[in-house]
Amino acid sequence: MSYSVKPLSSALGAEVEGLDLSQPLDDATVAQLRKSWLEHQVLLFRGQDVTDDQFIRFSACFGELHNHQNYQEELVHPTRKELLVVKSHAVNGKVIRFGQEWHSDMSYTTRPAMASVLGARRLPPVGGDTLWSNMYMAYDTLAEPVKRMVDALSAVHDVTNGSSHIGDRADIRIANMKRNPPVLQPIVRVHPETGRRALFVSEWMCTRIPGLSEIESDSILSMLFKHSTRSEFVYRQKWKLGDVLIWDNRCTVHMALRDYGSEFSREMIRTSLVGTPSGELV
Ligand SMILES: O=C(O)CCC(=O)C(=O)O
Repeated sequence: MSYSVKPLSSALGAEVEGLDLSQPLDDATVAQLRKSWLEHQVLLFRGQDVTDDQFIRFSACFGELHNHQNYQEELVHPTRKELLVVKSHAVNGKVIRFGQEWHSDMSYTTRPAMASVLGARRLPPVGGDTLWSNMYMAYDTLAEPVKRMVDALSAVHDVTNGSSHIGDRADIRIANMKRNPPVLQPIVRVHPETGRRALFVSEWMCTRIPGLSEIESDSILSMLFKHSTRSEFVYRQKWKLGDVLIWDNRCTVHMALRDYGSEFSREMIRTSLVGTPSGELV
């Protein structure tokens, strides 16, 4: 199967043209796509008219699919547990737009997601873009003494952290914590396939660096959050209906912009691919 790959930004991301994802892909094409994906971290396929089953089949070309047992029930597809339906939902009277702060999927578990695939099903007339940041670049551009310092540190990842959880009712917070107790992750992760070092921190998930004073921990984390999402490391995806996009959670963080009115709905479907073990329960 022949196709072309065109970079989408100088930091990361590429568009693949010439493949129809409603059709099965042969092994040689999957192997070639994986190489392109490892190189560009994010691959976009525009104009795809795929059913849920075809979306799942395409996702499975990249690895084992997660069944989202640790996710809030409202987000999981009623009959296909491999699918999340990502849309605004009300929790405790508050409208939540899923993924509205920087994160890497499931970094708050000891099996962080290797990859995720997102498909655009309903979009607001304007806004609703998603940003991805290149965490290899973020690591590589740190000064050598800072690299040595963060190489030796770990941070606590807690899914109940972050602005979307401010004001959560205690029972909701406790249930969320029970499903996903906080996990200690290395701040720098070696990518199991490319061998490259990438920062593995995010504003949504990271709460503290154990063993450091509060001021040391807060200062280092906020420096890393700010540095790792500098505009020159970022690709901004302006969604069109029919877009399908796969990203590598081991070397990127992402964030969905909540820049559209609450009168508009936005609906995406997502699969998550199981990653290798990382981190330990706190
Ligand atoms: O809706 C989006 O654009 C991204 C959602 C998200 O952050 C996620 O699926 O992890």
